[in-house]
Amino acid sequence: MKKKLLFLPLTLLVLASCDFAFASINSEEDISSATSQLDNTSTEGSIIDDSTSSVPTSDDKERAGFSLLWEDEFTTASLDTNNWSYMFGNGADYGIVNWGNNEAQWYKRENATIRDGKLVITAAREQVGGYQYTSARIRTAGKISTTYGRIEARMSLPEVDGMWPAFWMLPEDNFYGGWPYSGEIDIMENRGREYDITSGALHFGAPHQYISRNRILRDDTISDYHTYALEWEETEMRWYVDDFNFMTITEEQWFSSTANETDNPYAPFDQDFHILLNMAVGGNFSGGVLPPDDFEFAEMLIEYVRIYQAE
Ligand SMILES: [Ca+2]
Repeated sequence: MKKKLLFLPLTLLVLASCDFAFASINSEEDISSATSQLDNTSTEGSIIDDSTSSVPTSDDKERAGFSLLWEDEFTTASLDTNNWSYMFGNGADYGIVNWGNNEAQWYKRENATIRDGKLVITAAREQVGGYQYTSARIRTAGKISTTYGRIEARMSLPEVDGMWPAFWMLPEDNFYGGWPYSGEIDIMENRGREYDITSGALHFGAPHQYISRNRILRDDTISDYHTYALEWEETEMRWYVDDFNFMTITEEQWFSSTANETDNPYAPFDQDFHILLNMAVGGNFSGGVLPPDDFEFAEMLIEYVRIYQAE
């Protein structure tokens, strides 16, 4: 199993394989339809429940079978630009007007702040650039990236119509071609009007396909802190909310089928991916639903982001 983390002065690199003992069949699987902003083929991932794991607290960094490779606890005075870069505007500067999803916000630096040891991404009613809302989108591209490992964040999401918070990953180099051929990994997405549902998804192709699944929160809602995680191996990816494994996708289910694939069964998810955090307003994912008339602002609170490497 290849593992690497680029651009980091780390001494923690451990190269080893890991073996998970997932035994029991999930007894409370969440049956819900696959959803996406794109009208393309989709299927649901299989479910395995690791019933032996426990819900981590924000102070508990120990993860069985993993060693911590990188983290941002958001304890700096402002966003640490050694880790993150801001993205700006309506996407036009990146060749994707309205970010490819009919999103209704203009991204600004000022909407990503640090407060009380948390990253705060604020979507607000504010007219900029011809848009009625502002928000923030940050990424670790060119700074922090990984192939494989456990990528997790502990977050509280706003219960507000029209919000689309996301914790996700895109490829560093588009080795297999532009989106979606080099893949996209959505660790957590939510519609702010659905207080008890988050989802994970995997995008790939050509032609474009995706697999997604919802996780229904049982005891509380999205505004409560939950730990959202991806465990990514060469042959399998597992999505978690508070250590509940609600979706598993194996390499037989994903593919690239582009020039550089050369019959590689692990393509496109055998390359470095970086992390993105953002909160869109409106957009296709939520059916274009916009915030209510009395909307002023909403906050996505991120306690930490961590990358672990399998031992
Ligand atoms: Ca923190």
